[in-house]
Amino acid sequence: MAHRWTNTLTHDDVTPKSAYLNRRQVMAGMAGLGLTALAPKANGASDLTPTDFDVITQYNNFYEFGTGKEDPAKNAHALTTKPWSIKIDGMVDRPGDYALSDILSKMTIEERIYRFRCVEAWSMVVPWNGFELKDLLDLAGVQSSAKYVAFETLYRPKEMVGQNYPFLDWPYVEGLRLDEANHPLTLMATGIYGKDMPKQNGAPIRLVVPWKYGFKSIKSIVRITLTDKEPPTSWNKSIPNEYGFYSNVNPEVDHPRWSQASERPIGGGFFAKRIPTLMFNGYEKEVAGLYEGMDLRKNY
Ligand SMILES: Nc1nc2c(c(=O)[nH]1)N[C@H]1C(S)=C(S)[C@@H](COP(=O)(O)O)O[C@H]1N2
Ligand SMILES: [Mo]
Repeated sequence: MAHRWTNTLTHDDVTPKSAYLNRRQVMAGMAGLGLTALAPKANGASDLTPTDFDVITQYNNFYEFGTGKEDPAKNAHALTTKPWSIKIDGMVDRPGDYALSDILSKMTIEERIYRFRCVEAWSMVVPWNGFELKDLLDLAGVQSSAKYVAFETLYRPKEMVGQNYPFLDWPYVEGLRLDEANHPLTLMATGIYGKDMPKQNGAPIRLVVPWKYGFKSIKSIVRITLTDKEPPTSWNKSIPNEYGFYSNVNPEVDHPRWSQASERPIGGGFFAKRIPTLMFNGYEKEVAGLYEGMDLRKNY
């Protein structure tokens, strides 16, 4: 299929060329060129039709493999994912190096179709396979003193070409409050569309937190640490006034450089319309209770 997303977007550039066309130009273009086949697919915020596999695996953010959207698909083949283990340490009863194969032998893999909203104001719908993070934390036995969970991506610059450049302070790190980590929506994903996780999507195992901006969903995890202090997170370290620890999807709190009120579905075709962004990315009923009494403007 023709790829329409050849323009390179980064966290600094969220306006695709198509956004410069106004509605009249779009309609004229469609009528004049007979392009009804390119009309946007139904993909409203309430529509959970999964985005095409080719789109999910060819339009990525994974700065360890370059900052262009097509770089991860080009470069991630170099990543060795076997053997793989996750070090679980800090405030746990059973710290250690957990082989991924051992972890998987104890988990039931489910399919979860989630909306996925990047802070750059684009979105997809992804059919993930995985298990709840809580089940992994229970394996290690979280101690009562723990309040946060810190995550770390693999650091291997020989395989991850982007790590030879200072795009971010490597390794990529992320974190959640313990109640967020234990929430039943919080997934450790091992695949998409029933296939093993493609390398560009964070093989062999990544986090998925569907009510937060995509950068919280850290890829290719090698370490999980239970702690009583809010852990540092990569994008917050890089640009603290733009990316906070919480980073809950919120259409009412704009990014300092762009609106978060709407989003552009990827893969809906060249003429795809922006759709309204939903509070907590549509998971408000499930997660609003986690933030009761918190000022979501301050805790962005
Ligand atoms: N280790 C690591 N994890 C990461 C990133 C990254 O650059 N490195 N990018 C984040 C961002 S900004 C987004 S939007 C999602 C993209 O996931 P996808 O490529 O599977 O859609 O991964 C997140 N996890
Ligand atoms: Mo993102």
